[in-house]
Amino acid sequence: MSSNLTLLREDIVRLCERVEGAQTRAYAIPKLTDEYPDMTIADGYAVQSELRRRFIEKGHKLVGWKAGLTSKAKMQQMGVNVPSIGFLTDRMARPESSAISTSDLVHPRVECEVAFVMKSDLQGPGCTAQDVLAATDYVLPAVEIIDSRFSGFKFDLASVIADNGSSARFVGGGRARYVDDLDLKTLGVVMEKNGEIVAMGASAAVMGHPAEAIAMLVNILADMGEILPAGSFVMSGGITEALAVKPGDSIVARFQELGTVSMRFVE
Ligand code: 0L1
Ligand code: MG
Repeated sequence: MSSNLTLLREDIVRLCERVEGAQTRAYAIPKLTDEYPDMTIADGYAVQSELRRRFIEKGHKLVGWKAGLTSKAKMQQMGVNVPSIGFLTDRMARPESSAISTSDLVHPRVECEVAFVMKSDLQGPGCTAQDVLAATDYVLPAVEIIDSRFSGFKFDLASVIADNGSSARFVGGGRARYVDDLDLKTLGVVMEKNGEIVAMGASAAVMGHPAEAIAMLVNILADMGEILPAGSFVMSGGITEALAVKPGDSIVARFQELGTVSMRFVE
């Protein structure tokens, strides 16, 4: 991945500080390519890696990863043509049924995802969906609360990757299940907001099968010289479209075979 780097180390650090400020103090910033129009995907991952390094240095614990932009609908909605990955830390996790504050978020939106918990390390390149299924301990339903820090959702792939794929909060819940007991390709999901159905989908929306998205993530990690360690919590990407939430909203995500995940949003 380093072969396509165009940014100097000092630019990477500068952009990382800009993204970190926007994330930790919840304000919107212009997309990074306004200032660095030649920024590549590799540059985006270099900024993201620096962000991860700084968070870990401050005591945040890496708990896993997320695949993003994994459905055709989402790619079209966002005007990008390849998926992305981002890291997840303990500070982003919220308990099931909890009240989630929006005052420390910019543009919160929710999406329903299948999360995988790994029982063995996975290493690319060449990781396949079969490898992922063999290395999975169990799956569980999750809701990701994404929060693009870019003004008016105007961004490109390099900027989103630098912003850690819009990662902000996540909630796991429902029932943990073994992959052998499920058809992971055809799981239906219904999302309710304030008691009304607002989105629905089937898990095949995620690259044909959610395990394909995890394999893609492992292969991107390999490009960065990293592996997916056993014990990781990994979200495979939105099955439903991302829906904006505000204080007062309550969300219930109902997953076929996996149970429900719920939360409410407060100031
Ligand atoms: O989780 C994701 O699909 C990443 C979305 C990145 C863009 C956005 O903020 O919608
Ligand atoms: Mg997502």
